[in-house]
Amino acid sequence: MIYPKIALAQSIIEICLAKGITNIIISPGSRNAPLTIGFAQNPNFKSYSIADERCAAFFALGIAQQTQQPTAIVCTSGSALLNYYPAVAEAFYSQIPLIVISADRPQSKIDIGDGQTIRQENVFQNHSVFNANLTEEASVENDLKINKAIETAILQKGPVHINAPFEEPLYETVDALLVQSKITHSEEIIGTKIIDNIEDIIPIWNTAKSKLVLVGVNEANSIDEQIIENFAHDPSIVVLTETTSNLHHGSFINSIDTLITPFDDADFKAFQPEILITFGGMIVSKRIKAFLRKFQPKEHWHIDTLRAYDTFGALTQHFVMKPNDFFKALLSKTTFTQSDYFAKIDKIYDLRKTRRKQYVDKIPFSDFKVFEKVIESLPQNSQLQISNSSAIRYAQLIDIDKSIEVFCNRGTSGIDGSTSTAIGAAVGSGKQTVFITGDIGFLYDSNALWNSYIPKNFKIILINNGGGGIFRILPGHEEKPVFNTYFETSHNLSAEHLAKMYHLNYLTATDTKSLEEAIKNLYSNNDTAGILEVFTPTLENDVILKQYFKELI
Ligand SMILES: Cc1ncc(C[n+]2csc(CCOP(=O)(O)OP(=O)(O)O)c2C)c(N)n1
Repeated sequence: MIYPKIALAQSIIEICLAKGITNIIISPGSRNAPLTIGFAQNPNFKSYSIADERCAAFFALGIAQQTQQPTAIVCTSGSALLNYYPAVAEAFYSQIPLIVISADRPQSKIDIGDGQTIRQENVFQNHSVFNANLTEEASVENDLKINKAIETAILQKGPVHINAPFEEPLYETVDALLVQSKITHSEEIIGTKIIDNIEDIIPIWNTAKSKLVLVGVNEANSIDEQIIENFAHDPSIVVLTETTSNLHHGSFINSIDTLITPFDDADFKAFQPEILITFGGMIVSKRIKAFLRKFQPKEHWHIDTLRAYDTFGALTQHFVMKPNDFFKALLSKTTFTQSDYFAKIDKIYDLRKTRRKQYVDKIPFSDFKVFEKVIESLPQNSQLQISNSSAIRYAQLIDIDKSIEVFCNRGTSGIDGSTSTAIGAAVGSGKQTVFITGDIGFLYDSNALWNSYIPKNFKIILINNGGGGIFRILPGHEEKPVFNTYFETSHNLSAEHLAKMYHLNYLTATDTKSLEEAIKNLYSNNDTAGILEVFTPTLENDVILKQYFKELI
């Protein structure tokens, strides 16, 4: 076996191995040579080489999102490290274990005029769950910090930063370890399985006639079928699911905006819940946030092993446990309450679904139509990755087959790494992955395609509406040059040459017929990854979407 001669690098590698980290994404550089040499030539690791650190970090995020295992990214000193920041912030807010390992110069060489040298220690302080600032010599103190960093990433589900100063020579190797690294094990502290104050909440639950369950970003199959059935049959419960909640039942409201956009204040007042229960991560629907901030519930309980955001200014309790454990405990001790809360909403939602079908059937070729066609033709059991921002919002309007798991970088809602994340997720899950993206997000992260790991069955559906379509949808849109230049950033670019450069299959569609044909071709060829670029009418998309909400009544 080949090891780097620098003992500190040996310690980092050995502790990563002991902690079960297997995926290492390395970006090129000299200062990190001891780590690169050690990781890349050790068969216990799967190392990936990705030059652009921003893409490398999002690729790692995608792997970690799928495997739920910490994934390491390794880079050289200087601005290389700062390019990890967007993915670090996304990992922080999406609760994904990401291990940043940066090579640095010794502290005495910082700010004295050396090249590729910046202040690296604690550079992610505001968006990380632990920062290990190592010293140059291998030591027990350093080992403890490395252990702590990796354990914290796992337990707190977030990004950590290990900063390792190395002095030249950097490339020397040895064939035996020079150090015996210290490995520590801390007790896993996931929330308890008991609700401490269950006797207090049972009467509140049993008497509340309106209970709203709202589910954000959530792992598929994390809630028992029995609990789902219980929700579905309790007349006092309405369940609102977002597309990223991966939670399905025929009686759940799976398109929140379709239900509530036509509501007036009297409807909202009638819909105001006594108890709001939330679990999962970020909520996409702006309208549900606005509603619950204005018509606050008496009780808002959030269930999560780690965090509880007071999203609606009404949080009354944080149950520090897994949602499944919470509901198992609660529902076994509570009864159904007489109520017409569900029945009333269900009736309205039935009407909305009829109206939606009528509307979608009659609309011309547009972003909305494309989403309908693309989503209905997704392969069963595939994974769907979606970019920000109108893409995920359109997806929220359309039924998605329950065998398909859906993901979107909603931690920071950035457009800066969706493609890289999707590719990492395809690699991490091994599943057929389809990525739906807008043009600006796609162009932004086009370096995502610059690696040799894109699975052959990876499909990109690029909806090219000539710019940031979301800005036409948001209030404030006025058709002026300032809008086109500074908000929409309109363009006439296409992915054709990028596809050629990266040897990807390239298809286009410009109307419903060519779209249907292209979708068939896209999935029938699994010899090379492919891009289907769909050109939609820039000036009509937002009009068609806005009209949808008017015709739901
Ligand atoms: C890194 C970053 N910069 C800017 C934004 C603001 N932003 C949100 S959506 C968007 C435009 C997205 O356009 P496109 O990818 O074409 O998708 P569409 O809205 O047309 O679906 C921008 C610039 C952001 N979310 N992230």
